[in-house]
Amino acid sequence: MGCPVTGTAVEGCPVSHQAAEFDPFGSDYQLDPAEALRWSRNQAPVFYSPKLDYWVISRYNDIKAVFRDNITFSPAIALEKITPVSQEAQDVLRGYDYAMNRTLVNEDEPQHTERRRVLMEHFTPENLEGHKPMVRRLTREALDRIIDQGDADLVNEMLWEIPLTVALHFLGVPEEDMDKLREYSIAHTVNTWGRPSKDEQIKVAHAVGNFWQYAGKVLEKMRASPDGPGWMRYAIRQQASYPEVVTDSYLHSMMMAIIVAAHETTAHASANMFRRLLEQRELWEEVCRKPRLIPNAVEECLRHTGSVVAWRRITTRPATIGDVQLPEGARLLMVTASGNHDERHFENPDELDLYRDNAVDHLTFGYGSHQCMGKNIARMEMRIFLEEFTRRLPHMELVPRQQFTYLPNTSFRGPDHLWVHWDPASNPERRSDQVREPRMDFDIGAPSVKDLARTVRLADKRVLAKDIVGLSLEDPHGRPLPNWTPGAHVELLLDEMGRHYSLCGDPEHPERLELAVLREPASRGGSIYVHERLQVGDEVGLRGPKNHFRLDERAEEYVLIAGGIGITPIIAMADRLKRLGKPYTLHYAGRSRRTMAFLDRLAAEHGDCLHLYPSDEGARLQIDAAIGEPTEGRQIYACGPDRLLEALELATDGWPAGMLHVEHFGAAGALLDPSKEEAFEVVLEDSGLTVQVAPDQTLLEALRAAGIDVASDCEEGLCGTCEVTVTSGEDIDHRDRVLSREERGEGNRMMACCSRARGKISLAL
Ligand code: FMN
Repeated sequence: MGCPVTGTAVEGCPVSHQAAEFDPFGSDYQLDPAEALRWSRNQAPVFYSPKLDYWVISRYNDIKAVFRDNITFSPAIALEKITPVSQEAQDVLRGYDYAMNRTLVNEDEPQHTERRRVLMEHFTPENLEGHKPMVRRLTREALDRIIDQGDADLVNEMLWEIPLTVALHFLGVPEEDMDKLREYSIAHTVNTWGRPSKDEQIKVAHAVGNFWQYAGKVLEKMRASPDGPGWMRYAIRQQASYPEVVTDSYLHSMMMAIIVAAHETTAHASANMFRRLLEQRELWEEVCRKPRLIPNAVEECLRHTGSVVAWRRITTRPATIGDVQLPEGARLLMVTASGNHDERHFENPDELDLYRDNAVDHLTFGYGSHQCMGKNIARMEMRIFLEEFTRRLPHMELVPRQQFTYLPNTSFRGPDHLWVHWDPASNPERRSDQVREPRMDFDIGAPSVKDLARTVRLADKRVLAKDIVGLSLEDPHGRPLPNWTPGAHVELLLDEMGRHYSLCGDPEHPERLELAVLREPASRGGSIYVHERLQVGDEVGLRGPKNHFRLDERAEEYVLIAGGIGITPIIAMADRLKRLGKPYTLHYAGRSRRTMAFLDRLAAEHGDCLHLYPSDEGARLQIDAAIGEPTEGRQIYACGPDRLLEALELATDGWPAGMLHVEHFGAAGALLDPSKEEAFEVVLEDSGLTVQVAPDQTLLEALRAAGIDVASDCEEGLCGTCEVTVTSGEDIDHRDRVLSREERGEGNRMMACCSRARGKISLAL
């Protein structure tokens, strides 16, 4: 196998030792794919693996960029056998007339979008709502069977059976032959993503061949009664109207592919979820106590330990990912599990955080036009499993010291068995029959971050400067609070008002979070509440931390600029740079020393690098002098009033992109005023939908109503989380504080939470 970069033998290839050693069938990857690629995320996010003859992609943004562009990065190889099939096995398959064709998952445009449009209807939230009672019933019945037993292998007892039954029901396939179907799907997985030996290949080929024939027979039966229920019959009916789009071979292949896609992934994801939550008992107990956390707990488990850990694409033309150039025909293994643990996108990525408010960004369902169509069925099942188990078996535990085994393959991951035990005498329903009744129902779709506040207690409150108080927050049970990085902020829920505050303490002491809050003269209520009503001992809700103002630690030197209360994220950055031994200067402007927080701490810790500009002393920050010339390796981080940040934007106009980073604390003009707004129309190109945005609706709300998951955070145009790509339409009314003037001028993106359009626009969604 030659090197794709130089065309020489692999020894002469610029492939690092680690890249050369990378083996997705090796124990490291099989044990923990995200951990096995940590080195790659840090050093070589796109590398060529000679053992696999694939390019491996490990960072979140790169994977998302590939998913986004399915023309350059074709899905054609998504189901290609990763281990070449022996001639003998191919002969066996031929004996079964095996002719698996392209399906939604691996077909190119324009067929893919045409078919998706024609077949999508059954996946709408209203339709899925109709499947809920069945999932509930199946879960209750499975629990009834085991509840007095005291132990169970959850995988064997229910986690395979229920998703398979649900999948069959959704498809309209009779619920017979379930064991056979399970065996067939495992064979399909091994066949596609595994490394079977020669003998295994033959066995697998027989099972796959049988599966193919079985799918064909069921399809024939359905054709005899096409008016019956289920998605397959719907597809058969659609065939009559769109014979070119929904072909015979297509239906046959879909039948087989969907049975696997719909149940194996959910079975594994559910097993991973129970394992992770039970391993960290405090998390399990938190979910038992607060069932409204369930949708996000499911999402976070899908992120942390998802069931689909890698997916494939092939380049249709030369392409660049990061700074790596790929030739046409390069095969890509995107390790989504690694992207899901990328600290550039997820704060404390290795921690399972039930309160993570961007868990929904995970890549386990893929992204873009090929995103998993069944994602909301999987979510629904997993939520109901968790709701039933945390209510009826809150005392369930993992059987200790069990060895988890996995089917060796690159892409699908979940334990073969999951043994749990409990004392049936302590089953809550033995004391009260009410426990058998569901406590909660969950809407279909992505979880809402609005349910995610953890409770913290105010441990200390003190005056830091005129009109500024310092707050120390701690967990009421003494547990550590989540880790954070400089630039991060949290959201406090103050009497139902959500307000963001930057973290300004020491990230190495996660038992306390430190904030500094300015009493705003024109307060909408939040800062007044902090100053006048919040007292030591009070408990408040807290969301986050989140970081949209992240310090790039690789720069050579830094200029930090703070105006007024904008010192809060900047001081945490200065502390970090000092610790790293990086050169920096800190410029801090304010009205007077009395109003400037942290002066003593700054003088003690950063004296040599500190420049103070109290304006009542006549000191003025000269921006040009502070930022100097655009030198390579220099980064500027600034936070403060709008006029300061605008002046900085102006002063750095024409500088190389990416040198200036700013954070705004306020979003003048971003909020919706229905009396002044106009409706507009949005075409969603990848989904084939057209959405109307009413005057009293944000674009984000309209997208969500159409079943499109778009992550969001501040919903005030400050954070950039809800950015969407604009493909056509000129008249965008930008109202965010994230995009620079140049970026607005490019006209190719907008923030869905606040920005609008004055005419029709198209989005890549
Ligand atoms: N205000 C502060 O007083 N201190 C902070 O550290 C702080 N950090 C913020 C971080 C972000 C990301 C954002 C968006 C805002 C921040 N704010 C901060 C502003 C507050 O969220 C809030 O707007 C301010 O307290 C005024 O609220 P009020 O009008 O309800 O009184």
